[in-house]
Amino acid sequence: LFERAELAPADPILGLTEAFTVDKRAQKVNLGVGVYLDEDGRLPLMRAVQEASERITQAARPHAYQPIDGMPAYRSAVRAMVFGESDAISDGRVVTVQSLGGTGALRIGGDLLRVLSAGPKLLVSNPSWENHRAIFSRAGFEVDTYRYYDAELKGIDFEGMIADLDAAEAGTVVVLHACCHNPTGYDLDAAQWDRVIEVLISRSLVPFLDMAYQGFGSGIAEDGAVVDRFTSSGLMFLLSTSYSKSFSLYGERVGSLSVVVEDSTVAARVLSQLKTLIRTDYSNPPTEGAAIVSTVLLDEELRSMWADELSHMRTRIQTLRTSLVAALTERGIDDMEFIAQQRGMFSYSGLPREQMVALRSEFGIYGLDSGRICVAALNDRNLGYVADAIASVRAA
Ligand code: PLP
Ligand code: TYF
Repeated sequence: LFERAELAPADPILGLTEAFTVDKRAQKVNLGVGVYLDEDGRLPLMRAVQEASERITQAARPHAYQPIDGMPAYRSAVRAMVFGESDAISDGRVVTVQSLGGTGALRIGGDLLRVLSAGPKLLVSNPSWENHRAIFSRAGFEVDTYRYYDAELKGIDFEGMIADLDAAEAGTVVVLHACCHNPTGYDLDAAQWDRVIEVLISRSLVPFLDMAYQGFGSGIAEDGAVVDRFTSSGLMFLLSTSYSKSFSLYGERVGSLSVVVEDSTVAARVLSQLKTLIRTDYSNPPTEGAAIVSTVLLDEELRSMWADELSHMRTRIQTLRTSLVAALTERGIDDMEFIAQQRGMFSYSGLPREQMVALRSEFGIYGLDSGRICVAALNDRNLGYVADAIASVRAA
């Protein structure tokens, strides 16, 4: 039986971290995986998170099962953060469940859509986070792409995107990055979102917003504004969130799935379907991450501490972007200023595959073959080395 198993390919991003870990060079830099590292190159333990953990430990609660749809305080706190004061909430039209990170939310959302016979066609941006295609294919969708990145322009092929959405069959599911597009770092502006929403409505498409980086673009409320645009347009849609990055809680697997539906009776039925999916998958979600996030969000002092820390992370990434551009300019490279315009953790560097491979083999600098680098892993000590290496592979 098991000898039939073929060797499956490794995850291209997580596989790179494995290669990085065994690399013996002292100067090595991991710009592969999307993880925010602090000034010392370490994964931060946010103060607000630590304080919340201590309070939770002190309360010494027993380890009960959670409700299938997750911790009630967590569900309402994250929903309030994402949807604000929207009428959709007071009308009872938003169903929110706790999920196993952003990934789990995408998968449960995909499963729900298939149960409701949505699709089978689903579009992701070209390019997108690698796992989008894998998750939705596994859930039974036929995954295709809409145009997004224009390599010549070093920006968004917006007319191409609109044309592709406009040509999609009614009922097609469209996955959209709410902010900090992974991998390119290019986001739609407000007017472009409005046009996308118009096309989604006129073509009867089903939007699935993926918001894994709320707070890393322009701010918590500013990044969340795109969700407002969707709710006030009257669209029905799905929204996944992740607190892996914004709370630096990667291993706790904490996220949410929200579904905005027609009315509160539909909401009750949709929730019952989600609970069926969850019950037959992992039964109910883990406690720790949700307890931490809700403790922070519901306590005024911890919440403002967290917002300050997140804001520091965001502005620091922006500074790293300008510092990298300056360091490259000093080394005679004057065509990479776009790095300072991109947002979020990632930059599509525009470096071709051979140069990304050379960065890895000659310098121990691990980025993705696509040219994506994680700017959030740079710091004062490695930035000059990375700039030297980029200058060297470009000159070769
Ligand atoms: N969506 C996007 C666009 C991401 O970059 C990530 C990254 O991890 C996720 C979803 C998944 O989030 P999580 O790690 O919480 O599963
Ligand atoms: O794109 C990234 O690097 C992050 C982290 O299977 C990640 O989103 C990468 C691959 C993966 C899960 C998370």
